[in-house]
Amino acid sequence: MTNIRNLIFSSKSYAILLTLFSVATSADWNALNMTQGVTEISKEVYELHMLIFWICVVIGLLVFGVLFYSMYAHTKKKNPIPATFHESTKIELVWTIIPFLILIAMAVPASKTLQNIYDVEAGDINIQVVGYQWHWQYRYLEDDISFFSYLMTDLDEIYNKVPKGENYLQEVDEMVLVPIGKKIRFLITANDVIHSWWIPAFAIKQDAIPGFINTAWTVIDEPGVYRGKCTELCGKNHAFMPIVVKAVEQEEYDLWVSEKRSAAIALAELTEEDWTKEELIERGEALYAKNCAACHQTNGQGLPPIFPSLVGSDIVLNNKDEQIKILMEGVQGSAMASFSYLSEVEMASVITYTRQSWGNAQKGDGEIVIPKDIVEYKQSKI
Ligand code: HEC
Ligand SMILES: [Cu+2]
Repeated sequence: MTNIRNLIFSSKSYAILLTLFSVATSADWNALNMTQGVTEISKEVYELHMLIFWICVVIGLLVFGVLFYSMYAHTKKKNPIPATFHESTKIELVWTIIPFLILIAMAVPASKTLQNIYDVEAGDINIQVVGYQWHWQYRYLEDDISFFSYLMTDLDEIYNKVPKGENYLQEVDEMVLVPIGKKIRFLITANDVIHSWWIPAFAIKQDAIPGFINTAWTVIDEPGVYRGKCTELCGKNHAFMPIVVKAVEQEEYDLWVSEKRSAAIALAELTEEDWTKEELIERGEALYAKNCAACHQTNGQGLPPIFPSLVGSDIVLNNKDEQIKILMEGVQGSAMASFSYLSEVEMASVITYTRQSWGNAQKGDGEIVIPKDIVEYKQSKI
């Protein structure tokens, strides 16, 4: 006992306490705290978090205060004969009712904020967000804009061959553009497994579930670039599907929309065009190298039995419809994924390339696939 006393009251322990105190006061507490974000909701969530944090601090101090006081005031030395009382209905009522009231007091502001978050009314701009393994797709429902957003970080940075950039693993090839001061509603879903769309600055964290549509909304006051990521473990590249939203002035947004739309129209015109075999093959070669060669090899012979050869394959030789279907839908339970995100022109080119290369044209029906065939296939699915 005296040993412990000596320790508690020794000058050494005061030195330790003093050090702890100075570390505590100099630490950058804000860096450890939840961030406030940039929207009304995110600030509300922050206030709520602080309120409940301080309630917990007070409760903690009270409970541990009583605990330590009792340990000190009722040592065996001071109280050799312990009290033997049992149960006290009064005290039990008090320690049930008080926490109950505290919980109600916390639930009132929390429910108000939740209600606000779960507003599902349409926004000024409605964007469908679709999670894929492992990237996001965005569809602007009013403006008919649709694009995929992929991680842009260089592989060399990931493998430590070059220094990591400022936005390491938080940069994408196409940002989600939105105007400031407008209500943006996100309709969040997924195409394969469960993902979750999370942007801390907006206090949005919403599961993306195949077959369900969850909603979230925000109004952003300040222009800026806001970053987030998928926050539901969704497979091996879960860490590589970041989210980047850029909030801009209305004029800049309008300009972007019109550029995106004219690009879409240009693509539609390309689709309508009459394509020659040579043009398709030329486009298809590069697409094949980028999208297919990893498995089916540059010479088309694949690595059987895992990756089938496309040379002399019955489907590639004579069954154009089946080949379109495989490319559009993928093959369930195999490494052959759907390539439906390719444009109609790209899809037709890569299929034609495989049908015309490596002597396939001579052995099979030699037919080509044109963009209109892909459009027809898509329409037959609606
Ligand atoms: C990740 C590996 C992978 C990639 C990339 C890939 N495939 Fe495949 N592909 C497969 C596998 C595995 C099969 C066999 C599927 C099955 O039937 O089980 C297959 C089957 C096919 C078939 C059917 C062949 C047959 O005779 O059954 C065609 C056609 C095909 N792929 C074309 C393509 C094209 C075109 C691309 C590029 C746009 C591509 N694949 C990209 C793995 C891949
Ligand atoms: Cu994911």
